Amino acid sequence: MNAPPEPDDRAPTERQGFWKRFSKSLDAGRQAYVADLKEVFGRPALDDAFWDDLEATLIAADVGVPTTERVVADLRRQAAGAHLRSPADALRFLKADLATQMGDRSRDLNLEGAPAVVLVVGVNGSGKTTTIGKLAHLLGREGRRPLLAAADTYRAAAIEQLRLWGQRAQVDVIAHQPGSDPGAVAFDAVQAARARGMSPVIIDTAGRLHTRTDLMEELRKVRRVLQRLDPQSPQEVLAVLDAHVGQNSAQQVKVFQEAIGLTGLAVTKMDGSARAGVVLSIEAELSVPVKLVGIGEGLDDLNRFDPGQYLDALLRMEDAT
Ligand SMILES: Nc1nc2c(ncn2[C@@H]2O[C@H](COP(=O)(O)OP(=O)(O)OP(=O)(O)O)[C@@H](O)[C@H]2O)c(=O)[nH]1
Ligand SMILES: [Mg+2]
Repeated sequence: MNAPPEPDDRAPTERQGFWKRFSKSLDAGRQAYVADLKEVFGRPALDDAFWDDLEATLIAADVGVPTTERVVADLRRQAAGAHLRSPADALRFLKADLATQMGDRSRDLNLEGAPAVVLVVGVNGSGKTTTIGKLAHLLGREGRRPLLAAADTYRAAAIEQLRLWGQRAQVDVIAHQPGSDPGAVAFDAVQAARARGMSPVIIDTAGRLHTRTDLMEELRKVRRVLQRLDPQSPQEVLAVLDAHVGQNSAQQVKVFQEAIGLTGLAVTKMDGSARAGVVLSIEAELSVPVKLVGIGEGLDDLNRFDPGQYLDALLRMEDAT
């Protein structure tokens, strides 16, 4: 089970396939607003109704009020200066504007370490365990040798769920008995990875409401254990967010950010979410970049976040077929 998988030279094509599926899967949840956006940009004139409807549509997609107001004001200035003549021009300008907003963040996963450690946190049911399984598969295909750590020790079922993902992704899982100390699991996993030359260690943690300070302290304890083994660790602390939660997730992220510090976000369940714009609103509000995006429960349903592809899908600039 530990043999390094062959690096996958089909990755770029597969990745293209991912974004096509991404674009298609957004349709399920956002039909109402897609029709609006297509219809709005398809109109002949930049009149008052166009501006009002564009604003309402972006807000409905959870792009967020501040970002929507800013981009619509930018667009109106361009139109007043005669740089934009039609809704089609406005669409192109809007994409460029949003791409600039998203462009100045590093979204690479930091996997430098022997082993690197990726600590995965979030509220209950956001998709942590599923994301870890898919991430292990993604990294395995790139020729890395991930090791999973079952530090959600609250429920036996949580450990079994991670084991199942380990089997699917063909990676090993380090686990203790239910009820054991999450820090001890993390410690053992790092030691095992060192001994076996594996990296990264991806640590699953129990879902916790961001309002539970005692549980936040438990996460800090796991982090302290990791830092004792390697001061650079954890190289990544990823918060997993369910896209359906929409803008409220910004509040969750803030609390995790303050409690243990985050290096990135994974936004899951973008398939069927009406709130595809949530990536824009979260990033506008917080300093944490979205690094991963999930569109389903299958092994291949996770990818690194790509702002250009995301904006094309969001704004329907390319046919998804
Ligand atoms: N459609 C869809 N479902 C997802 C996605 N990611 C996770 N799920 C589903 O969401 C549910 C919760 O996922 P988990 O991975 O168990 O979430 P978790 O954060 O580990 O949950 P706890 O450990 O209980 O806090 C499961 O039914 C997953 O199959 C996704 O990208 N798309
Ligand atoms: Mg879980």
